[in-house]
Amino acid sequence: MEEKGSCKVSVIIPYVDEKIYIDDCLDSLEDQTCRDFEAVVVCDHSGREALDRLKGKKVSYPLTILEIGSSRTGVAAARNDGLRRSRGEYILFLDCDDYLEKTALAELLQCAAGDSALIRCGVRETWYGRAVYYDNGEELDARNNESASVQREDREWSVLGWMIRRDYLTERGCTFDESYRYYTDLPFVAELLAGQGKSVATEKILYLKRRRNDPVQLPSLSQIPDETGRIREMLRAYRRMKELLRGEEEKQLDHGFICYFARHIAPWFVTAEGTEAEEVHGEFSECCRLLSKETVERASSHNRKLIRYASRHGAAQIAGRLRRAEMWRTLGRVIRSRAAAKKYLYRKVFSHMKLREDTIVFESFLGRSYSDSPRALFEYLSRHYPGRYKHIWILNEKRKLPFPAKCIPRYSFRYFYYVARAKYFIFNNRQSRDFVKRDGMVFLETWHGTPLKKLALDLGEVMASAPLTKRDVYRHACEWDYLIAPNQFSADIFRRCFLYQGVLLKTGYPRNDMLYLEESGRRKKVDAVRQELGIPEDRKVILYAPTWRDDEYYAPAKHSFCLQMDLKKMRDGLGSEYVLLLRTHYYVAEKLDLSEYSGFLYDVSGYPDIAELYLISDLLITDYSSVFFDYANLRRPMLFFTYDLEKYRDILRGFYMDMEEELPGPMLFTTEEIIASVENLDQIQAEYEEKYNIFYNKYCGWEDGRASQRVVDAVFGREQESAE
Ligand code: C2G
Repeated sequence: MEEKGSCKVSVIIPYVDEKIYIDDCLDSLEDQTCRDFEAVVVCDHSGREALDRLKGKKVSYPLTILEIGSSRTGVAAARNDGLRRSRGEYILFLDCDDYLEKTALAELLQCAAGDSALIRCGVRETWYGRAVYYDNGEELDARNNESASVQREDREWSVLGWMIRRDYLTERGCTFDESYRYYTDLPFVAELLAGQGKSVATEKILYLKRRRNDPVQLPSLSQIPDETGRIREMLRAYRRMKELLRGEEEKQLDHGFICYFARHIAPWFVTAEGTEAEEVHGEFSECCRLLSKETVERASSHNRKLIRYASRHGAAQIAGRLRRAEMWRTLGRVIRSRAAAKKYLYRKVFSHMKLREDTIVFESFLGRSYSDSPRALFEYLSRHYPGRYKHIWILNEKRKLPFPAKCIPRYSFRYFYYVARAKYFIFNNRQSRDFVKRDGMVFLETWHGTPLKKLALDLGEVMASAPLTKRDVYRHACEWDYLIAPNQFSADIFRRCFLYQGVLLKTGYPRNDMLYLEESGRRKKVDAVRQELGIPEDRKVILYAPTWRDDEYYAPAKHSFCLQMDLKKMRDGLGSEYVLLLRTHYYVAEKLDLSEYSGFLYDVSGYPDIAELYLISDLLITDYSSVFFDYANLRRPMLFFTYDLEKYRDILRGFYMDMEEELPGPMLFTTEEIIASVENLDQIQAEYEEKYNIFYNKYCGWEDGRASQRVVDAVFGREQESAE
């Protein structure tokens, strides 16, 4: 058996089966500049497959993989086993979803020179794994409002970012208390501090603590929905820590406790009931008796009043006081702000009025346009069931619609009135966060494209502006009654990526019905649109419709776009035969100055429905946008301008298909390649004919111009039946 102390540092890593994180964690050790360390991964009932995967991991440092005994579980047990089986002179605890900077061990050891027992470094929270973090993660983290780091009181007492001398631990007999599940670090750290060992610190960030973006499928301990369990543990930990700490540390503990009370315990009393509330209140009162008067005096005025009140009153009275305070706050907000007043009316008044059984609310792309499947369904219903339903369109622009409907802007007073009272909702993006789905309401989610880019819960990193988007999408998807799938490929993905349980309508896309218009109808439409846009009769049309980039944004759903196509070269090369329509994604807020190219370039980003642009174009250029699945219905040529393929595929999103294998057109990387391809379209079409056929059958096979009818029959037919 090897001697304790036969390597400098033991890195102890508890692990259940967080396979998407562990590689970053172990690779960050591989990259350490200090080589005198070992890693001990302690598996907590991880299962055979996870163990085999870990054992197969190739690393150049000593890596031990342990399993904890069958009757024990949890981080504390795993760390204790790691402590027993490791041999380093120093110990560092690393969570399996976190990682270290390359120089972390070397710098901590350098800091430790002399007789220091506790060595600490800076810890930074990030939403991202190593690849993104070292690309532009710091900037993204800084921009993310959700990581505008609420200082968590328990973080102060975390063991993460500490390196501890082993003999100090042994002398004090410090181990983790295995009866804790959430706050196992707190009493452990208090034990360490109580020993008065020499402590040194570097401010430098050497430990990266990863925040988890999927609380639905892979929650961290703090994301597990068990606030009661966490609060009770915190109350217990506080009492234990009070026994151990003195002086400055005790004051810090009391301060942290008061903040924790204001942020977690007080709001919990508002929702808690019965004996549980009384029990927790009893434990809380005990803690209050231990609080030093001096720290209470020094707390913020709000926290001081609150904790004084809470320590003298029962659970129900605390809840009552907090409810009254919230009511006054809401009233203040309602008086000061129109937006708050509308939401208040929505919740307290409109949502209690009777549902209007005959009213349908339509929304496309968050109220930005009259378009897409909601438009197709509206027109179908208006044509085939005139007068049967009252139609409300959520539209931010003023527009005359071809059939009777009330148009109301998003978030207006009338908007809140109708979304509270209409029975039916048809939308193609997610419903607004402010929606509360009432009993009896029916939500038809049409969605807005066959997914090429990874979606929702299938995403790895979330690079968009809302890092908890997986949680939000899941909450929304639970409310959908119907979801349309354009093909089997999408049906399979939608079930999984939204964890969708409702009715899946395997009907094809209503928005694509327009692409199957009979010849004369289509001709009429094409002439009208060309005329509206002012496109000369002798010019053919190229439609360039790229998608958005998750990491390029000013604010949520307000993205920037950097045009990589060289417009001058395009005009010089193709201008005598073609015009170019530029259609940016609806998330792109960037207003590009394109006046220099007028006559050749048409900015159609504000044109309502892209399907009409498909109809007038002879050729589509796109990148990773789902537009090509729809355009393929026309069987016209397509080119893919994928200048940032690697970044988009490997960092931003990831794809559901092998593009090289399946795309019905070439992937191009420069403007010169685009021009050459347009000049040789016949050859390209011949080259891609077979792939195009396979693609068409797989993704467009359900489309025949009658999807709207199938959807309306399924949703409104069924609703009528169940009402009878
Ligand atoms: N769209 C458009 N103009 C563009 C790009 C997209 O009008 N330049 C419209 C098309 O109707 C397209 C839809 O927006 O089908 C979705 O656009 P995507 O580029 O595919 O991106 P996204 O909004 O992220 O949706 O399952 C589909 C995915 O959710 C992708």
